[in-house]
Amino acid sequence: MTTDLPDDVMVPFAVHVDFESGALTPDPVILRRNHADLAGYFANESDAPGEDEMYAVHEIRVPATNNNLLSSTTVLQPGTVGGEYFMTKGHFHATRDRAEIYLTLSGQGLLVMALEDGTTETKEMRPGIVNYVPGHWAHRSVNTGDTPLVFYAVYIGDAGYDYATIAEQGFPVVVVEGEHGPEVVPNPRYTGR
Ligand code: M6P
Ligand code: ZN
Repeated sequence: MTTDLPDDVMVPFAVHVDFESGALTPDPVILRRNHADLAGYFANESDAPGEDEMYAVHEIRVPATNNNLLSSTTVLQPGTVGGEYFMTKGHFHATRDRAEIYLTLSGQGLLVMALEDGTTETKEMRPGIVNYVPGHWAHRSVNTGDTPLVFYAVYIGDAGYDYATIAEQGFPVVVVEGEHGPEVVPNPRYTGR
């Protein structure tokens, strides 16, 4: 049997993931987001401590093409800004129909998802839970616990990031500290739909 291999066929590799710290070995590319990087994302930022790290994304780099799977661990610190729990920026995929899978490794949180028509879904994140994010759903993770929320995400290589829509419109709901724990409430600043 003859096979026509493409010129760019990749060599298999393995990476070790530390479930507690999210650290990848070897050789991760780490993207750090501090509080200042999230300026404008929280309703009340007066108590936001500038240069402190809010989360880090450790990426396993492969070509960002539709025949590859990109993946990363995210380590989201615990805390609140003006009553809202620390969270990721959140994004739609630039190629809207691209799906993503999250596997939570440690900590606890909520995965908030939204369609462009304002429909929302919120799912629990805790160790062992796999969350499936279908195409067209913006996604943001929120740390509602008091330890780092660590999860592994896998997505189609050409998904790309649309941060601008969320940066401009916000999510339809926000997660705030309530008397009896986290509450998912309508976002008064949401301008989408
Ligand atoms: C997950 C994935 C990544 C994303 C990261 C942080 O690991 O969805 O693609 O970069 O979370 O989220 P954001 O990019 O929205 O800040
Ligand atoms: Zn994504």
